[in-house]
Amino acid sequence: MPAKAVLLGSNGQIGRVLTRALIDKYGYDNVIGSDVRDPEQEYCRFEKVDITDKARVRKFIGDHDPEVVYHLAALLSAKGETNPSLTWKINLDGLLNVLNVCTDLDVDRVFFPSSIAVFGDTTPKVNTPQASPLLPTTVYGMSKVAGENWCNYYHLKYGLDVRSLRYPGVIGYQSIPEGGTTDYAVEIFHHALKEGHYNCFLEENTRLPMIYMPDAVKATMGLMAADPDDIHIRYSYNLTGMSFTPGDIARVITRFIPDFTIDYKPDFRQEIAASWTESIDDSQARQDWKWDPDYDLESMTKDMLEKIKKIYN
Ligand code: AKB
Repeated sequence: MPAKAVLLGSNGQIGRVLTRALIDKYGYDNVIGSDVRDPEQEYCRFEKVDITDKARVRKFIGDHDPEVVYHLAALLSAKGETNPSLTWKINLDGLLNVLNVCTDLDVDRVFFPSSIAVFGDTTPKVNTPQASPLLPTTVYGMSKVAGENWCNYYHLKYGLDVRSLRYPGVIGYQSIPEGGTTDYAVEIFHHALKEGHYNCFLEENTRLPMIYMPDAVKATMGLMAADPDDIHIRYSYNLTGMSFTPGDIARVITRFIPDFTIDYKPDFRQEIAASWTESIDDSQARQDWKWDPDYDLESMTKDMLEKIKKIYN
């Protein structure tokens, strides 16, 4: 189905890769990126948009009249803790601007990224169920819980076809994450290849759910292409690709780079990671729109090392 899609926050870790995947699917002219900063490289039609400026958001979406809006702009967990009120403004006011404008302009489908950061100390840590108690300890997590509820509300009250995923840590070679707690799982590859050593800011045994970027993009596009009747969760779907600790990933990297060494120097991000869950039950996504990841820890590590090696060469 040819469609026109716009992205808000297209310069972020997921945005850069999703934009290219959407261009492959819908064609260059039918995908327009936007962000508060200009992109480092020009690879798509692009406009500067500040998500907190509602009039600008309305003009951007109104001018392009897209079928689908991907709203990805947000501050992540670690950066969020350095400025809670700005995080709330960007993450929550930004989302409300998008939901509001998309309802007014009759946009067909809207995507909102939630996160495992919605989970907290009251959530079951292993195989976390879809319907779980949510009491996060970060402002980022709070903004995602509130955001999920607003999405559900807009669907119930105004019939907006808004869909969402609770992303685990996303690992990719195409872009560098910024300000997250799961960022170590990307940094480790770059340091392993450049220096043969990594100082990890989490403890060796901190287990977190993760997903490889090709799977994250596949899930996002799969969810957005699904028949509306198959979408039974309007707050946000649990999603996972794998689950590992810094120690696990270091051991797998050592199989490919035998001299690789790692030290553990936990900082404030350790507390954030410890408040999240270890593994996720995403059976509802598998059932509703046939979610099925392709990568596990071993195949992701092999592919990441091959791809990053090529970038450095
Ligand atoms: C973060 O670490 O803040 C993000 C996330 C899990 O949402 N990657």
